[in-house]
Amino acid sequence: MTSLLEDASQVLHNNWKDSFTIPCEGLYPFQWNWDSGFIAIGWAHLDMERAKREVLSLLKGQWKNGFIPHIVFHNEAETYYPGPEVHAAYLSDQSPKTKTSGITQPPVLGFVLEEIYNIAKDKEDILHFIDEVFDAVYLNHHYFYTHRDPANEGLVYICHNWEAGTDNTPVWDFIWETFEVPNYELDRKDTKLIDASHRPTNKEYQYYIHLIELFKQWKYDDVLIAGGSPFLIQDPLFNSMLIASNESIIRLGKLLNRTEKVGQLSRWQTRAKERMNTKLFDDQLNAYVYYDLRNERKLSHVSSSSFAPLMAGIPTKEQADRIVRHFQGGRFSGAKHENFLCASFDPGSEFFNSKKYWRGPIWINLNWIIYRGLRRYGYDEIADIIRKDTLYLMEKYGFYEYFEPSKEVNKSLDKGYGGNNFSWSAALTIDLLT
Ligand code: 2M8
Repeated sequence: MTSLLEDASQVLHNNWKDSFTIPCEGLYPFQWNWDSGFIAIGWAHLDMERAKREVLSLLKGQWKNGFIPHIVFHNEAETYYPGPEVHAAYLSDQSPKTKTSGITQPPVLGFVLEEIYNIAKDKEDILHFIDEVFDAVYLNHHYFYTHRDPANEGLVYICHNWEAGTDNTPVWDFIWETFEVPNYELDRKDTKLIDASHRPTNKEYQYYIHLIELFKQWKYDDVLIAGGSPFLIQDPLFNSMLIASNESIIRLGKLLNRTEKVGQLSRWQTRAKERMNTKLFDDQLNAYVYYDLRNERKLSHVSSSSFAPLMAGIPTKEQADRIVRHFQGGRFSGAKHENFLCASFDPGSEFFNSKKYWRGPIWINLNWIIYRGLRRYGYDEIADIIRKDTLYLMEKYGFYEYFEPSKEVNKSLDKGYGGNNFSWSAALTIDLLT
């Protein structure tokens, strides 16, 4: 093992809590939905039994209607806000005994299962495991297409910025300016644990909490949320993850002879891919953008989420060629390739902030998603740059949560941003190295 691989493996071992892996000691002390998916890929390389446990633990939080929450509170911890009592998922008649939140995250589980299948040496054993969890994942996709697509158009909505995973991307600024919020008493812990200037502001947290308070009043009823939530977005990353997961469980379903379910998934899939291209591709920006269902308008901003459709095989070759220009002397690479790839928000925008969380820094899960997408379309050279940049940042700083995109600024830094010993940074490094 190289030492980077050993160090990455150590991070996962240290963050393992008996049956699941926390994203980061202190800062994120519970099981998170999409983190857990990326982490399971890392475990699959090291210890297949742990990869399976990770997935099973996440599914313990699944609701009766198929919904999978963004946090599962298996354990108690005092270092995170908002905890289970703020989310109060028990208000819904769909929630399980296990404590969970009542909002979700990008649905990566379907493609994670296929990744694990591809990594596994004992195919029979892993297929047996996938058989066990297949219906739960199918039910989750069924939930999305029957509860999160009120106009029945093939794209699903998210109702909270935490559902996007890209918590404070500048795109949400344009939603916050559409409504007022009361002044909630916040009990933030994150800003005491790491540099507060790298985290969202208190004003932003007022909006985050306000949405949760609304959903609680509505007992997390999807019809009431779709009818009243001021945040109702078709997000390119979220929909791409669902489409990539559909594709994977269609392939796995065929191996398992789940003919009827494969048929239904394929129908959702065809419509979803078409709609991504007719509704979310922006011809001027050469990228996928966001649609604000509540205010019926496109939010035309380019973030790293705008490139995620590559991984799900959504763009035509012509659209993909246009997307790639952002990395070849475009605003993400910089004209002279002065940026590491890939910033989380358009570096040429006035809203870009290279240090502040999802407003600019590089995130390893998005790099991995974009790397996979570029490989899928045969852009091997640019994919290699993303892979090299990712491994360079890990080697130089360690497994931080996010990183500075500017090569010049990086020269004077000795660490990354956010939490350290961050699980998905380690897990996906393992995958890129093996
Ligand atoms: C961040 O989000 C959580 C809320 O879910 C937070 O800031 O408290 C995001 O980066 C999210 O994408 C990630 O899953 C989570 C745990 O790593 O942290």
